[in-house]
Amino acid sequence: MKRSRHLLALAAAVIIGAQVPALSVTALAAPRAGAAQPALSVVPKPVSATFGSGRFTLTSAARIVATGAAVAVADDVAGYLRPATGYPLPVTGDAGQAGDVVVKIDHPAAIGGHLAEGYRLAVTPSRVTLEAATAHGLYNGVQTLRQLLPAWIESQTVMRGPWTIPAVTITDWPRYQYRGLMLDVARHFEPVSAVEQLIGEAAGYKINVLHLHISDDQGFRLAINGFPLLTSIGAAGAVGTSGRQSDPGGYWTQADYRALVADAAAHFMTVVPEVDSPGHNNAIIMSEYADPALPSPHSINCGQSNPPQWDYTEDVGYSAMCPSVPDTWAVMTAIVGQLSAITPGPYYDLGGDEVPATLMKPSVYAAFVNKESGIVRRQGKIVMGWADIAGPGVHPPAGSVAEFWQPASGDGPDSVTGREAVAKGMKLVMAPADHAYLDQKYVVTNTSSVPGSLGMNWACPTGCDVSAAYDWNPGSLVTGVTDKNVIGVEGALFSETIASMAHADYMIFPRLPALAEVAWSPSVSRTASSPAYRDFLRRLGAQGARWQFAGLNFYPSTQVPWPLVATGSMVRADAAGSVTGPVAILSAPGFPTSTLTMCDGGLGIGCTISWGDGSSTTGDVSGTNATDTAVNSLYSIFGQHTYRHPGTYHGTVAISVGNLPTITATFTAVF
Ligand code: TNX
Repeated sequence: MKRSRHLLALAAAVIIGAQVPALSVTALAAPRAGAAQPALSVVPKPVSATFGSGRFTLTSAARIVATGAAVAVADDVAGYLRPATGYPLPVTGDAGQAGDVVVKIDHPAAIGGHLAEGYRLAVTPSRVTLEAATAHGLYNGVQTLRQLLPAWIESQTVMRGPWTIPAVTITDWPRYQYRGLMLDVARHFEPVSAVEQLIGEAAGYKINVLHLHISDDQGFRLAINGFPLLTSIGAAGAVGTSGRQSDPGGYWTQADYRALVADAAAHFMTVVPEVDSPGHNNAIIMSEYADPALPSPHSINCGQSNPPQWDYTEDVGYSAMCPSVPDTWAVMTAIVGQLSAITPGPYYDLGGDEVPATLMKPSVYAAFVNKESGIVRRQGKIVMGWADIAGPGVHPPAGSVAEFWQPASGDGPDSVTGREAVAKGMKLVMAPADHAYLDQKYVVTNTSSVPGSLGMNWACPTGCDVSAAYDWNPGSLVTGVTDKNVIGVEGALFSETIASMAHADYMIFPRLPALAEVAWSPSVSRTASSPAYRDFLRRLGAQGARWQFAGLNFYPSTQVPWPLVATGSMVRADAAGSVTGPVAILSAPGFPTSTLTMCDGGLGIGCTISWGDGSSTTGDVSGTNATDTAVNSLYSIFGQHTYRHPGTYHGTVAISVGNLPTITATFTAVF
């Protein structure tokens, strides 16, 4: 599913393509004979890309050719390309012909042993051929293909091409099998439809795991048969934001959850459900403490206050369920059993983080986790938990997975859970908070923070911008934890400060693509001065316009050289030859309209409209500036002109801002 929240209303305008503008000085030149190869702007960076000569052009006659297991992915390709192109793009089992996009299950030798998710994408002037051993591999290739097209392919309204792709052969596969995004719906609730939008956006960066933090102190979000209080009481509220004591809560029915899992599966994403325990579960305790269906409900509470009380703040570490009472296990067995039954993926995450020893002795904590692990195993699931579950006395079943979250590296004190997990034969998912926590503020200084109203900074005292998400190596961060132990990487959005999906998107993008690259692309030095970082920022910058055309909110980080991207419109003159309206749409993340106001040509700023009949004027710009939680909108460049003679005119809009290279968009005016 896609959003189109920020797309400017464009009346009846049909949009005509312009040059993809400069992404960086090296990538600026439009491809021409003898010129440097175009630089690809694909994130995560593919394993290898070899350029050919010429370009493929997608036309209205193109078909998507596929048979068998490739057909579903071919449908995805068509689904992505139809809205902006307006082309029919039928999916057919016929033999491919010139101009087609061919999607087929095959075993491309070039991907070596990486059969599960690898793919090969060959673009020649005559066709596009995508091959992979699995549908998942094909799907990964589709995400790459999308990023080879101009940014406005992400638009949900018809835009005019040409839709061209440079001739290139890409061979690609992931470094890690687990590339996750965690969403905390316990502290802030969202309906399934909102989460589905996020699934689509994350899948575009080859994220293949959606970890759902379904329960925490402030909310329990899934209906459990036989325990109606878990939702009637447990889902009533959420962490209070904007001065409220409590935000609205909510929960998913099991049918909702199944729909979510199915949508994730359609995006080749595995859902990992987490019900945090034995701590972080005040919502369960509040719900069940007076459950008349339990013999001795008060017995479940081992938290700080007795009776338990709601705390809709950001506090942690005050709740715990008692381990050795039957009522606790009546509740937990129902939750684990029912949730496992509706989760097709292999993992069940029991949480296990942050239970203070003052609340629960380590041996008692270990007994709880060991007992719950047995229940999870009997459901046929792999035990997963925060790396706290690797601690003394816990005996994780073989194959269990620990998620390392501490902002620690080397052999510093907080890194010990990593080595404990390795010592117990566990696999690790790396989510060190100072690199992978998407709830951390981007920038924190003595005088201000970004975003002002969202996020925490306990793991990132000076902020964690794109560079922090990008510059780390999961296989060498923690002493004793190597690539032999690591199955992947996860970006985690805890949502105590989040009040909407737009907030979530602002915190997730552009950091998730950085984490996706760490998880997918081969290891390389990613320091601030590395060539890899510079190249990454260029490729990341190109995503900004894609997100704007898709209507996705994001933080226009000042670390990223967001390029100007513009595409022209089709405008119709009235009977008197007069044209009024947008002649181009401009993506300029981070640039306020004040920089562009009136496009008056002063201060090195200009937007000059050449009307195609020899006359030119200065355009105006309209749009919405950024707030501290929303990127600025796409901008419309508009002008007024009267043509003297009927005809079709090809005009241009030249836009320059500051010291960025001038870009030109072509529009067509018909009188
Ligand atoms: C720590 S990391 C937590 C969460 C909070 C988060 C806020 C971890 C396993 N627990 O309960 O939401 O910090 O950043």
